Amino acid sequence: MEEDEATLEEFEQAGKLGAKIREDSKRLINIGEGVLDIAETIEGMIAEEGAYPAFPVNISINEIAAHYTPEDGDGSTLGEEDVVKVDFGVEVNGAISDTAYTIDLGGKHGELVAAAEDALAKAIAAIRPGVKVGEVGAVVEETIKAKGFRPIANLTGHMIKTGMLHAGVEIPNVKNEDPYEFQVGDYFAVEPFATDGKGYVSDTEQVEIFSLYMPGGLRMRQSRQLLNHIINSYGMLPFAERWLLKEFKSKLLVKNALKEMLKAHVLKRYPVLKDAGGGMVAQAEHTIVVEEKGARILTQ
Ligand SMILES: [Co+2]
Repeated sequence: MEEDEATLEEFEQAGKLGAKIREDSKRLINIGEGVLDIAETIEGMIAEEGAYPAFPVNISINEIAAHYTPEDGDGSTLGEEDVVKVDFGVEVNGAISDTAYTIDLGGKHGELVAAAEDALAKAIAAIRPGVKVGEVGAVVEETIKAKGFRPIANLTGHMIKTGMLHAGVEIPNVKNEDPYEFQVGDYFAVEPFATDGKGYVSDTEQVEIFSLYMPGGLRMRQSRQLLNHIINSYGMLPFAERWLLKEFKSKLLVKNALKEMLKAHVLKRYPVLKDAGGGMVAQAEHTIVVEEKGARILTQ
């Protein structure tokens, strides 16, 4: 875990890298492209910059809203009609940026994508010191509804702190009564989600992403080995099962150790989330810092 707080300069650097990789990665999003290839290429782009992925690259397609990262050996490819959300994070000395975009490969969901992007722009414009997070949620909700879609009520933007991707405070996609007021120096990932479906997500059976919850007693030597690796390599940040497989080679070892760690509540799981009505989902995301005059986008 990080002892010292990352500096504004480090957050700016993480933001700049996130922006660059976001733009560079868009050329990978083509019909027929392998989803695992895309994720590994983006994670490689982050490493090439001397930074770390703050979480596994999420490539969530169509009704899948979040938390899908390809599994080891994943053979799936992008289809002609796919609505593809790419969401990734860059970590520099504990400073984290988080950014996402949506590409509509079939060209039929442009308005949905625009609704998420417009909600992002308006949400960022609404953020100032003293404004409540729930008021920004209201802006997101109104913007998306005005375009005839639904905001996803149980997904949120989130405060970022050094070494912590989700630092407690949330920016909802709908109006709520959360009294938290933005303060100068806060970092937030702002990420509206729009859908033509139900407007809330439910868990699927699939889980590819985990993070450390509470280190505790583990009986199996392999589990303790894996736990040490997780603490040393990822700290509290989310990681993918495929990353562990790369490190430990043995599928059985990783599966059994993960099983024990989940049972002992050492790990938190992030199930793949989909719109409950099977609607299409679009997302747009930037990381911002709150300044006297308002939010400044770090990922641009
Ligand atoms: Co994100």
